Amino acid sequence: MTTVTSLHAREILDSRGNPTIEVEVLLSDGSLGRAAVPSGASTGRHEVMELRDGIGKRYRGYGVHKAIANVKNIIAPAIRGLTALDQEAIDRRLRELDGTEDKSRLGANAVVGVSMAVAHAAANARGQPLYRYLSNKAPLLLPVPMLNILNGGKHAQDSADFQEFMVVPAGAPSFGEALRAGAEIYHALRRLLQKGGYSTNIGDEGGFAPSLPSNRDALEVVTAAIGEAGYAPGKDVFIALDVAASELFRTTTYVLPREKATLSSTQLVDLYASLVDSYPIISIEDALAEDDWEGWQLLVNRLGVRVQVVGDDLFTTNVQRIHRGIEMKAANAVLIKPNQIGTLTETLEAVRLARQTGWATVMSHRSGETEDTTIADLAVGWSTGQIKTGAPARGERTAKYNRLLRIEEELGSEARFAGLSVYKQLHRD
Ligand code: 2PG
Ligand code: MG
Repeated sequence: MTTVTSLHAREILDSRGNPTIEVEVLLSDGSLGRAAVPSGASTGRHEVMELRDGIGKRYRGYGVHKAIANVKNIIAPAIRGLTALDQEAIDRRLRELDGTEDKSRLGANAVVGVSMAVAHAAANARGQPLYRYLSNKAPLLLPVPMLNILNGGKHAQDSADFQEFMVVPAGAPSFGEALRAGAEIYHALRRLLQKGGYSTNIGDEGGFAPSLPSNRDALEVVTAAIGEAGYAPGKDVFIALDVAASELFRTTTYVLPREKATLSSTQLVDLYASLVDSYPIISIEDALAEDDWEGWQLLVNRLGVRVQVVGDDLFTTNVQRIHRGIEMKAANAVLIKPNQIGTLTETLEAVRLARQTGWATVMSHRSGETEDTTIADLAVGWSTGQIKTGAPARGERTAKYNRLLRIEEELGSEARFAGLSVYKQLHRD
């Protein structure tokens, strides 16, 4: 009764005005599942391949008609008749069909769209919310939100070198209160920037994108905004950075245009150490480039006890790369993005491997998003402990946070908020 009857795919728009793929799965009992696929800007070199049409002038070559044709002509006939309740079997079939390492035959956007839509359909067939269906009866955890309130790097123009300055209200008593703190700080930051004569235009993830003189100035104003909103920096609310350092890496050095500096890995780690001494930084993502393994080791040696060291482009949600990172002690946390690897099963394997190792996990959106809220359910169902999904503003970002508010309400007294427990391994003096 829960076998796949038909698949449909269409082209829709993402938050940057680029086309992306949305997939619908219909089951034999009439249950429907729908999922839309996000898209990155600062994509890692080791990510699976997003298939774009690249021909003619249509959507500047970003169209997804080829990916849609693959869903209809190749994937649909191959998974029709399979039960949607066996996600692993569906995902195995998708991988076999594709047959490449980087999912370039079918397109990872086609594959992940089907994988997520099947999970939605199966949850509907079971009459369960997606997070419950995915949890496999394990305890559910509301994640600590990391709210990106100041956007730089590739997500903004003439803003900071570091890509993301996030506030982390881990000291809040609940997810809802953490989100409120994030929103209040966002507004405090707007006031402070206005007062300083800076632009309050926003970047791709909804955070402000002022032309501040340095990354340090950005940290200064974000810390001030936390205090201005009535929270204690370093107690109630912390700061997380995503440097997206692969974007700054040139052959052997890191070029930081705002700092007017060209740094070696060692010098960059020195810079982080001084920033961690001055500001309530609890987490740094992609502090070094995606293949600078030695640089990562250096950072973990130097700051790994005090700060969460998160690999995004470094790992690309890929268990082989995470294994290498574990062996080399190159991080202590993994960013989790389903579209970096292509199926929900592989995404869950990455979460499990990190957890077995005692590493933290952060569920993540992409800079190009849609109203799809699948990652909110994944964060709760898999108890990732943390989620980053942009500023507490712009519909495609708030869609995820609002979904988490609904889940929190639905869970009532069953709702547990991850809070500071996520960072218990860290020794912050
Ligand atoms: C990141 C992501 C999301 P993008 O680097 O973590 O914030 O950016 O989707 O552009 O890769
Ligand atoms: Mg990142």
